[in-house]
Amino acid sequence: MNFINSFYNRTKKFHFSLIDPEDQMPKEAGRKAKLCENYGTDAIMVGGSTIHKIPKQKIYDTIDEIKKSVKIPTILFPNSADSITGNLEYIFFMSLVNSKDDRFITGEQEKGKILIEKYKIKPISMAYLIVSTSKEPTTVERMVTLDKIFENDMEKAAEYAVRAEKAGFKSIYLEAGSGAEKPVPDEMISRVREKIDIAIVVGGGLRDAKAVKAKIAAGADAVVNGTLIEEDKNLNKLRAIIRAVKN
Ligand code: 1GP
Repeated sequence: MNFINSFYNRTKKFHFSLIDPEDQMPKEAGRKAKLCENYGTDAIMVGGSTIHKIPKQKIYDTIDEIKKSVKIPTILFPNSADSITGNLEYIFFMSLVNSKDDRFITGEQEKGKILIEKYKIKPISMAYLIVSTSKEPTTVERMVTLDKIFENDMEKAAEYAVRAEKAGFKSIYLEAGSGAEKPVPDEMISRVREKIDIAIVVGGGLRDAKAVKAKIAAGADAVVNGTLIEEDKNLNKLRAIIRAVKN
């Protein structure tokens, strides 16, 4: 089964490694991606909330280096249509469903669709839901106006998830934001899991194997690590996390 169908059909638990092209030179991004692949991650996500601030050539070169270094899929995790490059194979084609700004619900998708067709990029359908768990707003929270979902708003999160599934999205990403003080709570993941059958991705503020095991037990199908890959040179923590996802 190909990657997208295996993800949509929830055939196994996935680990995704997020690399921000802003944080290192392309060759170093390729080296890190290879290490993540060796440790068993299932895909490399490329993106960041401020990716639009760096030259497009650097995004292109980073994707090129990663694709040369690994066999697993490289997926753009876009913050807007501006980060789409011609050398991509996959993109999380996302709609920020609790945005108050149409630009992030349908506007960027409208622009992105043209480029996806032009470059024959494979879209992965995804509803993106930002959960506000931190006292200090995360970067993504500072950049968009949200219909806020706080960490104890279990029912509100579940309602958004049900609407997303009914609207035809094939996955949902419960996002606490990069470097969040706390990840999305286990109880919220369980509540969402009870209500929907589509794949659930959880990311933001996941720092150790214990927390990740709890997210998987609560019903997550995939977890994302970003900050840890930036901070931990040898990626020992990441290795333990990936083991926890797979066992
Ligand atoms: C951010 O969910 C991802 O979009 C990853 O978050 O950087 O906290 O791992 P971290």
